[in-house]
Amino acid sequence: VDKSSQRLTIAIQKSGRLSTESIALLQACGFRFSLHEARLLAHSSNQPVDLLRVRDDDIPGLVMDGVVDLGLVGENVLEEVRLERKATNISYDFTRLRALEFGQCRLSIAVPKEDNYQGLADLQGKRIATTYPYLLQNYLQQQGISASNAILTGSVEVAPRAGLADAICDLVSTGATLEANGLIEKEVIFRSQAQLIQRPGSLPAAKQAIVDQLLPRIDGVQMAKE
Ligand code: PRT
Ligand code: ZN
Repeated sequence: VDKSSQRLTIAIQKSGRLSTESIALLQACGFRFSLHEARLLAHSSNQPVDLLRVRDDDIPGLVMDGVVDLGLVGENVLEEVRLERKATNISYDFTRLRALEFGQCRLSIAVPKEDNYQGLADLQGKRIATTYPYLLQNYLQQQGISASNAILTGSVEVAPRAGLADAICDLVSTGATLEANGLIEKEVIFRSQAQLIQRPGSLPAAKQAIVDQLLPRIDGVQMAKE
């Protein structure tokens, strides 16, 4: 990415739960894109705007490091990366521009349904499988619980049955995945939806003008959906 470019660069998830709605929102705001499956970068044909299509986990860092101008990402990933960078002394500044009305989910602690769970104190000294170690430990610390993490990048819901952990901390939307794995949701630790974020520092005037045009359009699109 050429940082001196006057084209506004927006990072979105390449393929996953946020991709379709991210592109649909930008298109509804008037940006035209032709997306080629294999390409990392997609140029708008009617605006000086480029889309960078990456893993969602990379979006907060790209924004915080000023590599891209804007990003659309789940608040769960954003907050996890912010806590991780804070703990490891890496800059974690960004500006939140809008909460977007898609990608809703919650990060919850769940336990096997045969457990006689009475409350958080039952997790003291236990091992909890998660993909979100910073959000989990941040929450447990606030609640005065000390538990260890089993960090997995996928299939968190099978960890208790596999004997890898006593409980899990994972994203939930309908609850079907927990149900299918014999788990019950006990504590909601974080509620999330997609967010539009901007890199720290001021943007060159030409880019700022596009952002100034984009925000009221997003508000209009979101209002029309209500
Ligand atoms: O490849 P990449 O790293 O970009 O994608 P990913 O696999 O990490 O992410 P992806 O596409 O699964 O999710 C992207 C974002 O969508 C998440 O960071 C959340 O902000 C949001 N989101 C909303 C969800 C869910 N709902 C969701 N239900 N992300 C994941 N899930 C998973 C959850 O992990 C569990 O496995 O769906 C399962 C639970 O769903 P229910 O409906 O059975 O409860
Ligand atoms: Zn991811």
